[in-house]
Amino acid sequence: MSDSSSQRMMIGDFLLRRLEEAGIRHLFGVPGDYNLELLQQLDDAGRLKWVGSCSELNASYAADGYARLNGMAALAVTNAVGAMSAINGIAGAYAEHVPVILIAGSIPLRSIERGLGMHHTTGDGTWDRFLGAFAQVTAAQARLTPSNAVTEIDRLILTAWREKLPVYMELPSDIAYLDAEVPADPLILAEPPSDPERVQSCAAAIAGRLSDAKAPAILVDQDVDRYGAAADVMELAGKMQMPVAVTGPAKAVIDETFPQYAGVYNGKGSPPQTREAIEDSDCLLSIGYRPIDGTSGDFTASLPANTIRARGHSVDIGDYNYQAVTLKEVLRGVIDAAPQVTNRPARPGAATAPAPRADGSAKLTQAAYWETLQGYLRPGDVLLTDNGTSYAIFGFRLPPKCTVVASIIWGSIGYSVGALLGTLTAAPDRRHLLFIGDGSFQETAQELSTMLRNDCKPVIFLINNGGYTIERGYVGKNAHYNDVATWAYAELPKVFRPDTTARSFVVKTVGDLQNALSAPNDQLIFVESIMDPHDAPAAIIHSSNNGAELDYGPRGPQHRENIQLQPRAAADQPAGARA
Ligand SMILES: Cc1ncc(C[n+]2csc(CCOP(=O)(O)OP(=O)(O)O)c2C)c(N)n1
Ligand SMILES: [Mg+2]
Repeated sequence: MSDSSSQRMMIGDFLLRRLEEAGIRHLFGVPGDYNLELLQQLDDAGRLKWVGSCSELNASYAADGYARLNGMAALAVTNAVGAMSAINGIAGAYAEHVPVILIAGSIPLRSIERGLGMHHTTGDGTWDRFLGAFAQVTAAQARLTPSNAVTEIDRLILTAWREKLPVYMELPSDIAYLDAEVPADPLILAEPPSDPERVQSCAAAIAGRLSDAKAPAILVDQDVDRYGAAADVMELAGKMQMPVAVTGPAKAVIDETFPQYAGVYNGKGSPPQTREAIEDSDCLLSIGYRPIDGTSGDFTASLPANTIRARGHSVDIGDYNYQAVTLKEVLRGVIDAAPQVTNRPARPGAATAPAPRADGSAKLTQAAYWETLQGYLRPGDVLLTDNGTSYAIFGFRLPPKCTVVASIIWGSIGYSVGALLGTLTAAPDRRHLLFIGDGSFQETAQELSTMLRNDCKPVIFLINNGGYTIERGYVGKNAHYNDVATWAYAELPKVFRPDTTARSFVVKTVGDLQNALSAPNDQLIFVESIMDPHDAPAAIIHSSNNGAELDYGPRGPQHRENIQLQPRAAADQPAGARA
């Protein structure tokens, strides 16, 4: 029976239509016999653009990067072999609160009903292992059937969007071409409305506490970005003239040129004025804060007793817990109820160290590298980084409208190369800069070929220091296990696309680096910088040294003579960088 509000459509077409209605314009992934029928539907309908990757792991990272800029992403993989390759990236999206829809083209329902053993299974007549695996790292999972597909597709997409978490969808290969009766209306991405009384009392309580305080402040974590609330936070901070600090995962969520911006808070790893603004506040509004070693200065963070804890869908104020409230509605209510403050004395801004004058012919050091790259940044840049000494980008003073994409909580090396494909696809008109080490790059390097194939034009800054320098600060300062093979990195664009017009540079001095930076951004630029394996920003090596204590305890190997890279006393620190 069809009425005016429904229509007949094939299940695969309906899925693609819903993805498009959710704002997704590209589908990442790798084909396989269990998803080719969906890819053919995509091709026939011309709804989404297919972005094929070299591996499902890279596709999962690409989807994560895309979702961070676009709000949501999807990837399609094949049963089990594809899905289990992607699970690292999906778990990362879960940890980092990124809404990604994983569509696993799965064995036909016919094979399950008849007990037929199929390839890409464990061959033992079990069907639910992968649903079970993904139940651990997604907010919702479903195996679509002709009878549940229409409701399950909407439930999964809406759950991903509302919770800002990944979801897992099995599309059995024999149902994509079956007709279903589907809603004619488009999918509306909307939060369930707050309970009006709860949101009003909650906003009044927050506004009251903040206006009674002498030194109110705000601490922003990455959910402020995920829930699209950065502009509201800045409006509130501006109205009440109170400082706003961010955690590392929220770097650049608050414009760093905003007058109330107070820096990156990380416990004792923070600049002094940032730490003071947060820890000496007599009423802190903390939004989404999730302390881990890397965001709490190795557990030295200490938030004031009077801390209001707001999250995407709930708020804690003293003894009260507010449910049925959404972050944006709460912030809107606080902005309306808060008094306009005009006379709060400004806090001193972060001191900016004068840039050292670099000798152009001297061998390139990490200190000179980061100082020189600081000058390369432009408003609106998208900066990506991986684990390693490239964490130094957290010490950059960013121009307006920049975005930082990193994975501090999950921290899977190689993430940033796949994520770069995703950010380039989501925002092709912005300039994208990747800062990465050789060890991280070797994990996912082949995705560079997809960027070249798709005519993307990022700038890739790769540090070639022969291995895992950040790990040498834990243990194994000179150990072979911290070495990687020597690659001719700058030649890879040519290998991956023989007719490439990419500009490649091998940099050994500051002069070489400056020359590379003067290249126009009309092509992909690959800058391989050769640096000493024992050269690293002091703050990053400190962090590794602390990490070794936390990881191995007092009986660990890190106490042996000369087994751990330690910071040189020299002033080779980037501004405030912290791993
Ligand atoms: C998937 C995964 N494997 C291993 C690690 C452990 N790990 C963290 S950083 C790192 C080394 C990074 O080396 P590189 O990218 O060369 O950076 P560098 O410190 O040398 O600049 C390793 C192996 C990880 N985080 N993720
Ligand atoms: Mg390295």
